[in-house]
Amino acid sequence: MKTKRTLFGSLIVIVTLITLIGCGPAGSPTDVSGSQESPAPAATSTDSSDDATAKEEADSPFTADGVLEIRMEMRGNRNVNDPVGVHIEPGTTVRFINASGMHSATAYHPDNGRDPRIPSGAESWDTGLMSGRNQTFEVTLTEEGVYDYFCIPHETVGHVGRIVVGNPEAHPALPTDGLPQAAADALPSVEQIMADGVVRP
Ligand SMILES: [Cu+2]
Repeated sequence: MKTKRTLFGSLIVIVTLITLIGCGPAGSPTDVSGSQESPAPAATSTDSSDDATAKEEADSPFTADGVLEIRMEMRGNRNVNDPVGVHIEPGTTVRFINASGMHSATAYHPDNGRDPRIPSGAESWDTGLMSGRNQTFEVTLTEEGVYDYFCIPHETVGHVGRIVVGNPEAHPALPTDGLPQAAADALPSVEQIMADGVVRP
């Protein structure tokens, strides 16, 4: 029924157009009727495998050129890193993005006034307090092992993250005894990170 009505509607449009064109200067009626009929079928012919690939890419925290993007944001009354846990290969660049609110990504390291929770040979980093929307900071992690980092204003409410570079045994996760309870609770286990690759908050 619907198709019939649409066809009938199109016919009226075409007839009207031909009539109008007939009264005006010489035009091209075939072009006009062609543009009336073509759009509808094209919209439904999307390949489902393209959809799956697009979804996978949208879900991945990695950019096309292999940069790991970690979004720091407020979700309701929580402050999260997304992903909160992730496994990467040595030499991967990590880009912290301040998506909403005011945060830092600060390595647990004596340079930042804390006991170290990153591999001994690794360079410390501190984004400093980032308040600009979509402000970014990049660090490239080369030493293998487990890296923990925290957000200066929100560590005590569990705004922390963990990155495993290469083989976690090279520098295993340390006991969380000295950390605020919420921070200790928020750090995903190395086992979960190695099993899932990406752990969402
Ligand atoms: Cu924060």
